[in-house]
Amino acid sequence: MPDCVFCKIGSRELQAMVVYEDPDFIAFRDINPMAPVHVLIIPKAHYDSLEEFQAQDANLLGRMMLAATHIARQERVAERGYRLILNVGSEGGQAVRHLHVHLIGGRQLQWPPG
Ligand code: DGP
Repeated sequence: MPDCVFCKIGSRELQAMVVYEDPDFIAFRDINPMAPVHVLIIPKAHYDSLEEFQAQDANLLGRMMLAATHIARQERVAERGYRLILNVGSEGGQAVRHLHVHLIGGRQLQWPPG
């Protein structure tokens, strides 16, 4: 998607603090971290949001969750616990229209979210 910031991070046209990459996904530190660990995991392929996913994308979604568990171990939050957040649409708090999962941890997180 031409003007998508996250597509440009995925293709390395824009810089980010990358913590993980494989052929389908890239993960990088959030520019505005909410916790000591705040990583965004994105598919390199552009999807506006989770609402664009179809049955044939189920495998991609599953592998994105597995990448998240790998990154949680790498960031040393797997044992203490962490949170995965997937904001969908404007009322869901999604500002960037390229599907992303937030991995947040490194401190005690509160519930419920706002
Ligand atoms: P959301 O509200 O779920 O769409 O979260 C988008 C997140 O993306 C937000 O926490 C800030 C982060 N973000 C936006 N632009 C950039 C960027 O250019 N680089 C990085 N590293 N993070 C960004």
